[in-house]
Amino acid sequence: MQKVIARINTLKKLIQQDQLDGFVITNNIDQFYLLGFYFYPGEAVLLLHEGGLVCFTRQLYVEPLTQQYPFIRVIGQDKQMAAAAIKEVQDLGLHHVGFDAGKESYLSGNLFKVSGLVEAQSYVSAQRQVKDAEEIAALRDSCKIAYDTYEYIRPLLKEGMTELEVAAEMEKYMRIRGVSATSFLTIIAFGENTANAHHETSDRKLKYNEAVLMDFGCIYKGYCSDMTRSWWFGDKEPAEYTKIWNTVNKAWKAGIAAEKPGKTGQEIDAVARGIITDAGYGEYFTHRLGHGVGLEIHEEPCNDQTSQAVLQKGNVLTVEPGIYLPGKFGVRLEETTVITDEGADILTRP
Ligand SMILES: [Mn+2]
Repeated sequence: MQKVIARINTLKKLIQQDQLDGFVITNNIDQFYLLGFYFYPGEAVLLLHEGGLVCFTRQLYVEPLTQQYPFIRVIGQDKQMAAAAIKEVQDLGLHHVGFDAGKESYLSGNLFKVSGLVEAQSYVSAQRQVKDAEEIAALRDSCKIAYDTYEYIRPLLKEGMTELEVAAEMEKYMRIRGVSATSFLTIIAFGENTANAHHETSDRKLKYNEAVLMDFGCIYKGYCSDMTRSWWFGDKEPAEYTKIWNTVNKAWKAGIAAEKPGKTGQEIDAVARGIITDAGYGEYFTHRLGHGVGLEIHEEPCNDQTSQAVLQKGNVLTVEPGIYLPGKFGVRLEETTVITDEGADILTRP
């Protein structure tokens, strides 16, 4: 409960700095971050104001929420929660209430706007960028399960298995370990499918002597993991595959070695991309180097070609360079990392 109160107080300070006397939170992941209570999307609207926190939510949550959070005013409201929050703003006499302009739909944002609320920043997203010790521990656990899944599945691969069968085996293993879901749709690619950076896992069967790529992760205690491994399945690895694998291997290592507080995501991307470009494969690295990871699989800050965000201790980001040779094969190697005082730790390795 200390943590809930601390996060709410931090948010209160952030909105006060911008002269707001209130703020509505409708995004369910932001709500989970603040309260540790999981609403499905559209099930609650929170109104934070100087005098407290009001939660408009489905009737069925009123009892458990009131029990768990005695300091929140919980109001049962099965429909039109946003309208109820607007009415509360008026009843409380608040004048500068903000809404997260980056997260509302056109309709809900417009409703807030015509009702006198003002477009504001994604304060909770900003808070979520710096993970505390408990969050890092959860991310570490989530990444450990992902890594163990890789160790589990790799020796089980055999000719004739389909990409979907491999994905199903991995997902079953993770689920039994206590994960609530995968972080995203598990990508398993064989042969020429590895050249497609966002391949859709299919009924393609594995043959001896071809490339394998797996990109996957899970959600554990609310936190996502993300890792990618690529290797040659067989005993006749083509020289070109070895060459691109070694280049990508060098790139991720250099990217992670460059990560530290004070650097921008753009600088990290440039370090890893430089290695791939120097090896002559720049045009085959077709995506950003990495993205933030937390309660969602894609968050800020990112390691990409335009990111000016300055890395700070507690940011969690992926480093995932790749080289994709159309019609042949591709290699991507990915780790989830956490920024420390002096550098970065890898979470997706033992
Ligand atoms: Mn990723």
